[in-house]
Amino acid sequence: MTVPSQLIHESTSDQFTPKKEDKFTFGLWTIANQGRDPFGDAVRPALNPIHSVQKLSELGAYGVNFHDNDLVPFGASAAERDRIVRDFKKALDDYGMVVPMATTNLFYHPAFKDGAFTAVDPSVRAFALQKTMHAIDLGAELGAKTYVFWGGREGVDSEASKEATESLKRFREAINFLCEYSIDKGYNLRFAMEPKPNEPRSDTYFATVGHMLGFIYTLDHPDMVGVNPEVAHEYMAGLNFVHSVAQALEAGKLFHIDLNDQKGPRYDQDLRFGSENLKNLFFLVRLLENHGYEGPRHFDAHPYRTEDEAGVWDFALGCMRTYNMFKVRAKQFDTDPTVKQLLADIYAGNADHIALLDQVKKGYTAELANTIKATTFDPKALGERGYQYEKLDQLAIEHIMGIR
Ligand code: GLT
Ligand code: MN
Ligand code: MN
Repeated sequence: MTVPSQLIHESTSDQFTPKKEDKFTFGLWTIANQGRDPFGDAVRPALNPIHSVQKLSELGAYGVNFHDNDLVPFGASAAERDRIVRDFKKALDDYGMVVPMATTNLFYHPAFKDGAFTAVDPSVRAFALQKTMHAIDLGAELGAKTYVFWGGREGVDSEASKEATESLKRFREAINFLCEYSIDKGYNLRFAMEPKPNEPRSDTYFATVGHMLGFIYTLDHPDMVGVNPEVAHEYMAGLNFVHSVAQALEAGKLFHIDLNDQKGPRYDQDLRFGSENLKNLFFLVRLLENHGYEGPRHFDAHPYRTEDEAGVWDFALGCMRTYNMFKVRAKQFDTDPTVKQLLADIYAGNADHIALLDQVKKGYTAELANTIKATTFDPKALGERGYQYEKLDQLAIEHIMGIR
């Protein structure tokens, strides 16, 4: 027997049902993904952007994001562009949706097969600047506040093809130029750089959040540039996504986020958010919610290739509901008296040493250095201590599983 999709939707009007204030967004390219992969063709018809805006709004999403060519086909005339933009703006208005983020497709057209800002062909590099300026105009016209740069093909297949230091310089010159363009136009955009270690190139420049953060501080306008970390991309590099996001958050650089899921270090899977790594993503949502991340909760994922259109909406609803489930469970974990007491016990320590560290926080003095050098410690006792992390972690598991 088949369960009609509406049944799943209707039976799930509860505390996890997505609402506008949850700030959930989807890329137009995510739900419109037609299921093509290197071994098979499209399995679903292309979704019309206006229909997508309507459906996502009905499901409780807050907005949509797009690449220039998700909305306006490559090579469209100016008149065609203006008509598409007008109709799309009306749909956003009609369905109460916003466009918080926009980006450029610098990877699909064959012209970009060797990259865009780092391609060896100067005509490709100049064309990439032109395409991006038009796409920035489009994003700004539709109200975007964040502009994402995913350097899809910025990398190499053969290391012999490019001098890596030269590529990094070229990338920097392009971003510096585009920052000035945005400032010159008064767009008030923030740029969010999205790292990925490989795919479609065998090696991509700026492989991880850490690489990207390091690069940002070498730009002319580091304040207007942050990161757009993606769950799947950090997992592809075998990293702990919570730590990558924490570093960006702590540096004031988490300008946007791409939520999805991934089974370990393989090709980019872009799975439904929370469908695989329940524990790490529980801690991710806890981090975002407890540390004042105010940006959109953006899903950059796509439905299984097995799905028809009904499955696309099941997928979209699933991403949002799972985020809200993690949010509720994280709150329950943090307010559980047993967890609070356990953490208080674990964090308690020697009062004299706490006082010393409070002074370290205030900054170095020669006197403080001497005091620390003269302090007596008991390494044997420190080595014998038990931390009760088994108990603590099991409490986390019991909350994730809904037992507590
Ligand atoms: C593409 C890629 C994503 C990027 C998108 C923005 S496009 O789907 O796989 O990770 O975020 O360019
Ligand atoms: Mn992404
Ligand atoms: Mn991805």
